[in-house]
Order: sequence, then structure tokens, then C-alpha cells
Amino acid sequence: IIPFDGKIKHAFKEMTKRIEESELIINNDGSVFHLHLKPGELAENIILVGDPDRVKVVASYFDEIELEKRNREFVSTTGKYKGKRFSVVATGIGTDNIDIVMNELDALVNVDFETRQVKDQLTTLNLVRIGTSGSLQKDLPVDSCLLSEKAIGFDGLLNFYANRDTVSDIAFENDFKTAVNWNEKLTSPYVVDASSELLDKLSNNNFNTGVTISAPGFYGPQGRIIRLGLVDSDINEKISNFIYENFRITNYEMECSAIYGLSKLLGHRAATVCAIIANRKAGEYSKDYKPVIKTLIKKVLDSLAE
Ligand code: R1P
Repeated sequence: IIPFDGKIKHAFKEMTKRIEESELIINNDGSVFHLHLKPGELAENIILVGDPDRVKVVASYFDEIELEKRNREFVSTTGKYKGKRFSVVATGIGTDNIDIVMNELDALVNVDFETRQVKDQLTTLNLVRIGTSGSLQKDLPVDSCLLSEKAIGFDGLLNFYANRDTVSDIAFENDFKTAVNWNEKLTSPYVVDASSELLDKLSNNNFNTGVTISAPGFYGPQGRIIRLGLVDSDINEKISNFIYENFRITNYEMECSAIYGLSKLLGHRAATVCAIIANRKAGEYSKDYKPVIKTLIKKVLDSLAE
């Protein structure tokens, strides 16, 4: 017998509560506000890309195209690869966009759009981001690939959500803040893991692995100086030298932390693989990273289709 205590009663109320029109906006055609997808139009295996133009590159591997949708930078295609249904969704740049994409993807499968209530039976999505990234380690050269075992969010998005601490590695966060002498004017970094099931699925590709920082900007927040000075100009040196247990920080990009954090909170599985297109230590930039991205796409689709 499960006691019907206050906590369970509260959870029950949350689940059956009607979500108001202003909170989850559904367009007149029944599609979700930003993504313009309707329930049923999204596959459970999802490839996320930053660049809207990368959607057609991923979809070019599909055997069948079921539908294509587009609103602002949120471009989507659903189709089949080796008999399995996939969606590819462009997020645009940044964790603020990831907040939109993750909440709307989740709503598409876990909210009944007729009753506006959370469904009793929840669906778990598999989400793999295929992105581009800058390396912070000399031995992680341009045109290599990196699978993010953990992400550090410099963006602060997860700090807005309740239960943030239940999905983050607090010991890692504290060690990191002490080691780099984290400036308290900045939002507190959060550390979140990739899905172990997806890491297993992708493991036969022998990708390099590491810890990825998602920054809330491309220049200052990733330690780039063009004309403006930084609050801490040595931050990248300290980050490159930082070790926690057997983890080192390998690269910067702008979405992974929010994808991992929100996936954990919502009960989805997430992983990120990036093509390294710049090496910040060596000061190098790839001459042409597009072939690496294509190889990555094929490898990820094959791993998920198995
Ligand atoms: C910055 O140029 C963009 O490129 C990287 C960053 O995360 C950011 O989105 O990833 P994508 O190539 O997937 O967009």
C-alpha cells in the first residue's frame, strides 16, 4: 500500500492540472508555438543540430521523408533511416533556444494537446546533438570528433528549474569553481551527465570523449578577445589544466549543458557529438569541416538505427 501523503497528492495534482493557453501556446493548426510540429509528427529518435542548413544534410541520409516544417531557425524533418523513424531538428544557437526546443519536444510527446494535461504514460526521447565545437586541448586537433560525457553550463539555464541539484554533479561544480577561482558575479556553473545508454550506443565509434563547456556567448564567454577585455583573461588556461577524477575539459560549444540538464529533468536521454572545427590552444581553424560532419552524421544514425 502506498501512503497517499502530501507529496504524492501534490504530484498527482501537478499531473492532472490543465496547462493554460498562455503557458503552452498551441497554434491554430494544432502545432506547438515555435517548432510548428504537431503531436505525432515527431519521432522518438531525434538528431539536434545548431545550423538550420544542417537539417537537409542529415535528412539526405534518410530513405524516406515524411514531413518538413520550418519556423524561424527551428527547421525540422521527420523520416526513416534503415527502417527506423527519426526527426532532425535545428535548434539555432544557444541554450536559450534549447529551453524552447526541449520544452516543446517534451510537450509534443508528453502533453495531451486536447485536454492540455500531462499524459499518464510518459515517452522517453533519444536526443543526439551533432554540432561544431572549439577544442581546449592541444591533442584534440581540428577535424577530430568529441563525444561529451559531461557538460558544464556557464549559461545558468538549469539554475531556473527546481530539482536542478538532483541532476547535477555538485562535487564537480565545487571543485571546478575553486580550481578556476570562479568569479561570483557570473552565474554558477552546473555539471550534468550524458545518458549512459546513449554513450553505450555510440561507443563503437571510438570517438574521443571529454567534458564540454556550453557558454552563453561565442566571444567573451568562451575567452575570446577581439576588442573587449575579459573579467578573467586566464580562464581558458585554468580550464585546460583542470582535472576532476579522470575527467578533463576538452571543448567549448553553446548548447550541450542545457540539452543534458533538461533531458535529465524531463526523463529523456541525451548525448552530444561535435566536430572539432577550431583548436583554441593551437590557434587553428579547420580548412573544411563539412566532410567531418557528414561522417559524424552517418556514424550517429547507424549507431541509433541498430
Ligand atoms: C557557434 O558558431 C555555433 O556553433 C556551435 C555552437 O554550439 C554554436 O551553436 O554548434 P553548431 O554548429 O551546432 O551550431
